[in-house]
Amino acid sequence: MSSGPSERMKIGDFLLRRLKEAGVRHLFGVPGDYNLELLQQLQDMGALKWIGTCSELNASYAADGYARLNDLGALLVTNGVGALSAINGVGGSYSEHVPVICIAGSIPLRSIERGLGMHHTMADGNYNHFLDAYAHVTAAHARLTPRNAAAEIDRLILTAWREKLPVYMELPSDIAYLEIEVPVAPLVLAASPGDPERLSSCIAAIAGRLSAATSPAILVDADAGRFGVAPELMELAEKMQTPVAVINTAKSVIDENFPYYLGMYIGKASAPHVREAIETSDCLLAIGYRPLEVTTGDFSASLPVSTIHARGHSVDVGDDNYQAVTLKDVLKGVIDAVPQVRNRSPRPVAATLARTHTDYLHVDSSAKLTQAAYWRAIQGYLREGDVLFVDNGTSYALFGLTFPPKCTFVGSVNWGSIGYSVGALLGTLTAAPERRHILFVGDGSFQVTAQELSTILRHDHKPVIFLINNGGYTIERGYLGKTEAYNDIANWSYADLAKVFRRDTSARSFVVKTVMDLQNALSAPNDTLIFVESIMDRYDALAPVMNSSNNGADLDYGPRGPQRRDNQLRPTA
Ligand SMILES: Cc1ncc(C[n+]2csc(CCOP(=O)(O)OP(=O)(O)O)c2C)c(N)n1
Ligand SMILES: [Mg+2]
Repeated sequence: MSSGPSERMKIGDFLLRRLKEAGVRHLFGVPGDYNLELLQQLQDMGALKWIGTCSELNASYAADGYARLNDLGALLVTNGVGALSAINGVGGSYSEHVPVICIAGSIPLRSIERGLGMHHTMADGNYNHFLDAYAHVTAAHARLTPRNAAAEIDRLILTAWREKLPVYMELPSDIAYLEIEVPVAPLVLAASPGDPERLSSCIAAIAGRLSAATSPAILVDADAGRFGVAPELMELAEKMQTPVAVINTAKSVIDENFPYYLGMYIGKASAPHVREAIETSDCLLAIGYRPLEVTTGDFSASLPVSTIHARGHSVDVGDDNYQAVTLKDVLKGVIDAVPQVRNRSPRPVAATLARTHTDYLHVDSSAKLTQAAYWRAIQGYLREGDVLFVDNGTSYALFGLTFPPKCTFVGSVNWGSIGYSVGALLGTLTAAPERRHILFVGDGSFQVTAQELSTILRHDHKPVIFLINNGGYTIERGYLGKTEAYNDIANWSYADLAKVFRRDTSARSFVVKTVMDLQNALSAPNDTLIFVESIMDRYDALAPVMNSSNNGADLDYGPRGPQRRDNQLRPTA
């Protein structure tokens, strides 16, 4: 705890004050008897705005989405039932490196000390189950007490922000109104000071190798966005005339219109010029690279052995491992240390895949809508500054589109929990209501978290939601069960939901069956929520999506798996 001047404050008030000082302006969650006292403090203090959600799962997704645009997000749940409902989303934040503070109003200390059985527990006398569970999906966790609260609140908030990972705190319901001694000074979000010698050695090692290289390149994973170093990476690329590729988790972290932007690297599924630039580079600088089957074209990615691996707080260059450094400081130092390159022969750049928004007019506009025509039309709909969401499913086709400048991509490629995007959309809308937010979601994913559309409508948000109604889990049909009923789902009247969730809604809803219908929906003004339900064939999916499912099945089930029978949806030519 700080040694400066202190004052007396209620624990709950102090927690809320610290959240606000850390830039958290909204709290998502569901009330419960163990957290109502903190909610009352929130109400009385007015420092944060409460955004009640339909479920704690959705609150965890919303806090994640909020943190993507706001650097930090938070949710409030009740003991056990709320905490476990939220743990999938918090696990996703851990997997995706998103700083989220999960606060659980928990069993009173009185009951814990006296061993009194309470509801929302396992009724086995053990009060640590949920703390223990959260230990696996957070960077830090604690149960607050009057003795540790001042220190632990700061430690947990700072840890989330520094590590870009979630944290979990239990606030026993009988201590929020107790006064403790707390620092007067505001919480400052800053990296812990590093080791100056390690930093300068690390910069010299990287700069030396980059300067000597003839074909340097940069490969970017999601952490480049999380740690906010895209501007430095672009400055470095410009100074060294070096191409930059991203993996799918980092879609749009590097502006896709940046002259040195190369494209997406996904092993054998990459464009040849991207693959060549990355795999044959004599000095590849990789940022936060975390290979998974879904980010590497089923492990066909192959980085040069000499690749420099820079992460949020450490760097590997050859045999040397540098600790006590931060990514931003390292990159800033490298930019200063490398020479300005003016004459590197430009790499071949692929012909742009971007199509104009009138392209789709050349197809028969009264024909049944196909995925191919759909995504061509969507390409023309995107505009500068959009926040673009994708959930699991055939909507992964979004990865193949070129984003205009200043767009933000929000997805959960590593964790991949269906329904994430609907909850997260509430979060990003809350964080940046002035931007246009567009969601691409399948009917199956949407059904998991659909109720949160009501919260989006309740707060008058104006996103555009593109839902593909293809009668079920098409992406799964590419793994197994092309025609099986387990991949079918109920056929909701999706376009009517806005009315169900808000009687007086002004939302514009469309049911789209042809290119002409889609064209009509795309011309609607963005002055209210737009919901576009597109009816498409259950066996229609773009080839890259189907190839990925087919290969995934081989990986998942092995050579003797059931995918060998002819029951897999395959790409059409
Ligand atoms: C929480 C969770 N449960 C199950 C899955 C498995 N899963 C992955 S994609 C998918 C189907 C998605 O279907 P839909 O959203 O309709 O997309 P489509 O491919 O049909 O466009 C399922 C069930 C998952 N990823 N997450
Ligand atoms: Mg579907």
